[in-house]
Amino acid sequence: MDLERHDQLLNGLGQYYNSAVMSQKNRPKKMDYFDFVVSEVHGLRIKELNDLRAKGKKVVGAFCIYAPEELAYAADATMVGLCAGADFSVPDAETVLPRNLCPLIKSFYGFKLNRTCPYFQSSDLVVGETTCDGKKKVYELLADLVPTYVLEVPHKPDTQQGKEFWFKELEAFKTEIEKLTGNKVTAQKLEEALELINAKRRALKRLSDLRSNSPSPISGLDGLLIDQIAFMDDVKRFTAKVNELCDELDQRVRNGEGVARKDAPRIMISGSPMAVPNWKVHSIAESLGATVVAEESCVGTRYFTDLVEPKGESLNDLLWAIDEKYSKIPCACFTPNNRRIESITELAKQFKVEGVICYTLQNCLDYNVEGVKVELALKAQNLPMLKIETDYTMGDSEQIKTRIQAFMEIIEAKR
Ligand code: BJ8
Repeated sequence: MDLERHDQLLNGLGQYYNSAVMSQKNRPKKMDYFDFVVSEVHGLRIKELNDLRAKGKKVVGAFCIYAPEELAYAADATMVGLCAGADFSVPDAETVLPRNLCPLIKSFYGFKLNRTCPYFQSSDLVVGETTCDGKKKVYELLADLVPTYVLEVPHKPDTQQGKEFWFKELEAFKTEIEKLTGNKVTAQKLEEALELINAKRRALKRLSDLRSNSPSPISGLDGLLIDQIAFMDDVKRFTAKVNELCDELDQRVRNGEGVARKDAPRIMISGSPMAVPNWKVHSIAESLGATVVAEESCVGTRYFTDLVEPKGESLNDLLWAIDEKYSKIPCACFTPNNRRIESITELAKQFKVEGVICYTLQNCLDYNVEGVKVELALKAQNLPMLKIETDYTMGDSEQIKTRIQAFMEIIEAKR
């Protein structure tokens, strides 16, 4: 670790957290736990991971929800999301990578280069995937800095051929993770791991469903924060804490208590994933008086909507159930990706959404181009859409603010 630069990173992160997250009014009491996790995200949590490693367990880092965490846990490893959401490391990455690349990719590569992400430094293996071209090529460079295993993801995952291909990839990953940990993935271990992760996904879905109430009992920014922490925290503890928070939110819903005014415009954000500390658009929209009620994103509904549901008990049955679940993830890297368009319109209904922000990280062609189809589908539902293409810097905050303000006026005029 480069401790001096890491201190600079933490200083900036702390200030941003205070101004964007802690300054929110009327937050649920049970958010205390998640604030604590963030305050210790580079402290106690890293100690926990390194204590596990001292006992011989392995830590696997990943960037994509296609990395099958169930298999890692079945081999007694822990999977964590790696730092990929801050501008802090982008200038370092740009000393090697082209500037016109997605900020998420530059961010993670820069974090490994400048040695300021303790999750990277504590990972025994990094799992990449052949989703978009940018990631795919940068994993080749990353492999020179850290042991990296790349999963080949079928780009037509919904087809029988795609599913069979993915099954072989899952088997190959199982072998890799067994080699790394020295532990065999048995049917029993895998079943336990499926239940562990299913419970986490159920808790996140419960939290998400609560946000469909009007008024929403929790801010979109806090909802996003919890979805982000889902990739970092200890799974069992995190699941219990999300359920405790949901109990409090249930009570809020019964009392008709919300975080914003009752008639706040209800917005859904759909598109590229937002990794910690990417809170920009939520924070701006909600500071203007809107409520973000859902994230159609991999840090959001795409992660927890479907569970792994085995049809039998053999190892093969369980692997096929993982295959089925992951094949339903509607990433814009795939073609055709109608499942995502259907999901956006369904979510818009479920969450009583009045407008959708189509969110694209700069230079992400997949989400940018797919935005055309998203817009057509929303138009057919008479739902306004605002397209925001941005990076991790704050330079465009004022411009985004003005555009969201105007978007909210459109929503209000349409009522
Ligand atoms: S399953 S969305 S987490 S790949 S890195 S595609 S923003 S140009 S992250 Fe993703 Fe897995 Fe798909 Fe989800 Fe665009 Fe950037 Fe590529 Fe990105």
